Amino acid sequence: MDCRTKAGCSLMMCLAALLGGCAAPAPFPPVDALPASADLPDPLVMFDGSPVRTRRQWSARRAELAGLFQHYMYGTMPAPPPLRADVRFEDPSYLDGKITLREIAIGLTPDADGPTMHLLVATPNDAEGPVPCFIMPNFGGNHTLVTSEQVAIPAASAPRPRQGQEAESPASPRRGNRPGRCPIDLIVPRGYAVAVFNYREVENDDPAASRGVRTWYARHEGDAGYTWGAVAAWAWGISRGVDWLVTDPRIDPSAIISVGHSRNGKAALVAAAFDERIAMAIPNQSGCGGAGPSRTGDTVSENVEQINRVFPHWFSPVFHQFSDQPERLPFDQHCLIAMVAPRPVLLSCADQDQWANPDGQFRMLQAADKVYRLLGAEGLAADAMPPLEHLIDSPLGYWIRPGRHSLGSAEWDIYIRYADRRLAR
Ligand code: GTR
Repeated sequence: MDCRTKAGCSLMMCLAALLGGCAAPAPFPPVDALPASADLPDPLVMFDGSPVRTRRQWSARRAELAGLFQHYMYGTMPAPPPLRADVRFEDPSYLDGKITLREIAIGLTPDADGPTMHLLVATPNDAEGPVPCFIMPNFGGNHTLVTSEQVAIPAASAPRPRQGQEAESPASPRRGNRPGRCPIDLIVPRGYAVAVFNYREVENDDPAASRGVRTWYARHEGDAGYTWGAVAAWAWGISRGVDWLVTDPRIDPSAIISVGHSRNGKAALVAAAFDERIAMAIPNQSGCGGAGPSRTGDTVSENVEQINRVFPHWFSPVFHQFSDQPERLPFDQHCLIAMVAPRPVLLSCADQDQWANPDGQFRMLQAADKVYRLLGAEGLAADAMPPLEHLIDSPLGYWIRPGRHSLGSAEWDIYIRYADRRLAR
C-alpha cells in the first residue's frame, strides 16, 4: 500500500482509525512474485520473515495483515463517513410491550445523495441498563423478520422468490414471513438487543453492480481507486451500523456481536477482524472467503476458483489471480480469525454443509490459537473436532449440528449460550 497516493492515504486513515495506529506503508509484490506454500502461513511471522513474539509486535502484524487482506483479497475501502442518522420511528409496544422497536436510517456517504441503510433495532423494555447487541445483515429485508407495519421496505430489499412463489410486490409485502433467521421474539427477552439491516441496501449482490456504496464511492472519490468487493462492502456496512449503536445509551458499546449467515457470515467475520469495537463474531456456515481455508485440500468444499467464477463481484480483482494458485496467498483465513484476537469467535457449522468446509474451519481455529495464547487468552479448548451438538465455548469456539445450510432458532439458542458464557453474564 502506498501512502503517497490518495487511495493509500485513505486506506491508511481507515486502518489507523480501525486499528488504532498507523502501519508502515508496505508495497506488496505482484501475485506471481509471492512464494507458493501448501502449508498455512504462520500468523506469528511478519511478511518479511521476522518473528512476532510480543503483544506490541502482534499489533504491527495485525496492521500488516489488515493491509495484506485488503490488497490481495477483500479490496481497499473508504474511511467511515461522518455519522448521519435519523430515527424514523420508535414503538415500545412490540411483543405485548416487552420490546421497543426503532428504525434508524443511516447515511452511508458524506453527502445525503448516497445510499442509506435502515437499521431495525429491538431492545428489551425490562432492561435495567445497557444490553449486549447482536448486529446482523439479512437477505430478505427487515420487514420479513417482524410483523410491524412501520418497518420500511426499501426497493433494494425485495427477496428473491422461492420456487413456486410469486415475486413480492411493494403493494403486498410479506411482513414477518421469515422470522426464523433472526427470531427477535426469542432473543430479546433473553436480555440482548438485536440490530438488523438488509445487506442489499449497502451493496447489491450482482456482478453488474449499479447501485450501492461501491458505485457511489467510485463516482465521487474515484481517484482513491478503492478495490473493495461486495463482501468488504457488507462488512463495512456492519461497521456503519456499529457507528450508531455505540451512541445509543440502551446498548452496551463493549458487547456488540457481529452475526451473519453464509455470504453475510463472511462479512460478519471481516467486520470483526477490521473493527475492534465489535466484541465477538459469529459467522454461520461462512465457508470459502470467510472462516473456511483458501487452501482447501479437498474436492468437496468450495474453493477460490469456484467462488471467484460464480461471484466475481465478491472480492478484489487481485483475488482472481489466486484462483489457480491459492497457495501463493500470503495468509489464509486463520489469519483473519487471528485479527479478532483476543475477542471471541464462534464458528457455527452443519455436517451436511460440506460446501462450507466444517473441518477446514476447525483447522483455521487450531491455526489461530497461537495468537490468542500470545495475547494471554485461552484460545481453542479442543484438540480435535467435537462431536455433533457439542459446543466448544472457549474464546475460539466451535459448533456443528446435523443438517444443512441454514440458520434458525436452534443456532440462536447456541449463540446466546456462547455469548452468555463469553460475556460472563
Ligand atoms: C453459495 C456460495 C457460498 C455461500 C452461499 C450463501 O452459493 O458458494 O460461498 O456464501 O452461497 O451465501 O448462501
